Amino acid sequence: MNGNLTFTMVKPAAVADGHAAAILAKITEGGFNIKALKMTRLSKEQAERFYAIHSDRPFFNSLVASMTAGPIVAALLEKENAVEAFRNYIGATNPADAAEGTIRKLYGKSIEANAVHGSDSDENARIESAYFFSEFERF
Ligand code: 3AN
Repeated sequence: MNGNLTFTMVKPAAVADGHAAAILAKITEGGFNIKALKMTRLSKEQAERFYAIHSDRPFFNSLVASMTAGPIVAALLEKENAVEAFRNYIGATNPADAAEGTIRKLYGKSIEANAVHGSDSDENARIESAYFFSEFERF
């Protein structure tokens, strides 16, 4: 059975461009309930840990640099079948391939600066949200 929670981050470039509030509004318009919300900034160590799965990829250093370039907005979201629903809602990893009307199509600038992160499994949603919202460690 799929869970009802997922984790998202508005990435630094989208925050710097002033899109954080519009993206949060779009998220709630999509029927996602914001359960927890935090504006913060990732250290290099935190970004490396968050994206550890990509550490062997050629874009890793650039990804870490872009994710630490400025503040992010982290949120825990609730909706039925949240992980899959949210990934559909944000669109493809590369904004150029994302469907019209998706968050990445609207606000993404490149495959790296693709506006938002969305967890790719219930397990990662749990791990990633516990990372930012300690009160949800055991949801
Ligand atoms: P998604 O965020 O859609 O799950 P992943 O998990 O494949 O995509 O990639 C994680 C993050 O790594 C992406 N959000 C994107 O910022 C970055 N990324 C993925 N592929 C590339 C690439 N080819 N070049 C630069 N950055 C990339």
